[in-house]
Amino acid sequence: MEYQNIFTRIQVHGAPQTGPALGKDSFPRLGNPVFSSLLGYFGDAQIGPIYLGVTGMAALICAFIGIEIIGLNMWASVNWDVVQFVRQLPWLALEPPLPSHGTHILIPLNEGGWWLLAGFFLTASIMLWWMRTYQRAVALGLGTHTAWAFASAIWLYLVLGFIRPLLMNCWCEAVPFGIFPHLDWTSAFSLRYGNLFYNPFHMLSIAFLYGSAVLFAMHGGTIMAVSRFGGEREVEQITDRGTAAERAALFWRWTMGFNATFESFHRWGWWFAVLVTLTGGIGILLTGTVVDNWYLWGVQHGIAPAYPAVFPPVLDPALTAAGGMLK
Ligand code: 07D
Ligand code: 07D
Repeated sequence: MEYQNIFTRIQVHGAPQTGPALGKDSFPRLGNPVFSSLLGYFGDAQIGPIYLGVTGMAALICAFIGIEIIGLNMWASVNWDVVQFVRQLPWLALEPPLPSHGTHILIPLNEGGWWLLAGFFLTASIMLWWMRTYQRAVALGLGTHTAWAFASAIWLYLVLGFIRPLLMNCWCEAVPFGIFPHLDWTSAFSLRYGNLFYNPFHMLSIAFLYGSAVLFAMHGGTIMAVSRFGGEREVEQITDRGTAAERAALFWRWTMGFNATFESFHRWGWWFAVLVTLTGGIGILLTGTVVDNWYLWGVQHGIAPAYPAVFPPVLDPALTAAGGMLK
């Protein structure tokens, strides 16, 4: 056995790994494994065999239908002009239903019906892929930590496109499909609800996002720094004495005054990543349902300055006739 990483010039590999035996009724593994030296620089050199299983296949089919609906609607919006479709792709959109349709589902296709259909298939695809992450983990005798972290991302996705629009009684509150259009939505959402920066759950989500970046950098940096002592072989590192793990711990005790353990560090990483979308989802759920204007909420709770009295009093735009029309 030889230690491998991105700087190693020679890649050594043994017989392809096919994984544990499958049950007799299970979906077959497809294809024979091949090795790619290029991939070997970035990760494991082996590609295949591919195992999709029932949930994997169903997820891909649903994703294909969803993306097909989005793509064809975008293409139709440029009069089926291929050049314009390619040129304008980042700006094209499939928008959610018109406000007049509320949360009805039997609505004309070109007034939001296509958006509902695409959303249904993409959501089905994501849920099926979640099931796959759960089932594959169980099949390997692993914990289901990855599936639950993915569930946190799905929570934010469902709040944005399903749960909050239902609570607001309108699909029109949901995010459009489209690259720049979904950014416009994000910006408009913040403006409409009085600046999302004053939403404490947006603050928490950002703190965990930034924290995730810091933890990831610390972790990646530490493991690469101790890889010359075999630091990436984590189980031996945790159980043996005088190892790379101990040097890594000492490094952090010296530079930061505190050190995580090899085990606890991964809990930090998992929780920070999970809390980005968990707190984010709570923040979006409260917006428009419980709090209409985060700036005025901030003023009320002493975290944002009120306008100086030289200006006329500020009315919550959501409570004015114009604000009502925006709904
Ligand atoms: C690197 C893993 C790979 C994943 C990738 C994304 C698609 C979409 C769809 C053509 C880190 C694959 C993309 C399948 C193609 C069509 C119709 C993950 C990695 C490479 N966003 N967002 C992007 C999604 C929301 C926001 C990029 C999805 C919210 C901002 C990409 C969702 C809000 C910015 C994208 C979603 C929001 C982006 C890069 C779902 C608030 C950017 C993503 C399902 C959270 C950035 C042009 C990336 C950009 C960007 C996808 C939701 C804000 C297109 C699938 C509604 C401010 N988003 N996003 O690398 O460059 O993620 O946009 O909820 O600046 Mg977004
Ligand atoms: C979207 C979870 C769903 C994704 C899933 C994945 C596929 C395809 C394909 C692998 C990302 C599905 C995957 C379909 C896979 C392949 C090939 C996670 C998603 C299920 N903000 N903001 C956040 C900052 C402002 C706004 C979070 C910073 C402005 C809105 C995050 C700034 C305005 C929302 C964050 C900033 C505004 C957010 C997202 C700075 C705009 C949200 C976390 C420095 C003018 C979302 C509570 C995340 C949220 C959100 C960061 C500014 C609007 C921490 C750093 C003030 C509307 N913002 N933001 O993980 O949760 O997203 O808010 O200015 O909805 Mg913000």
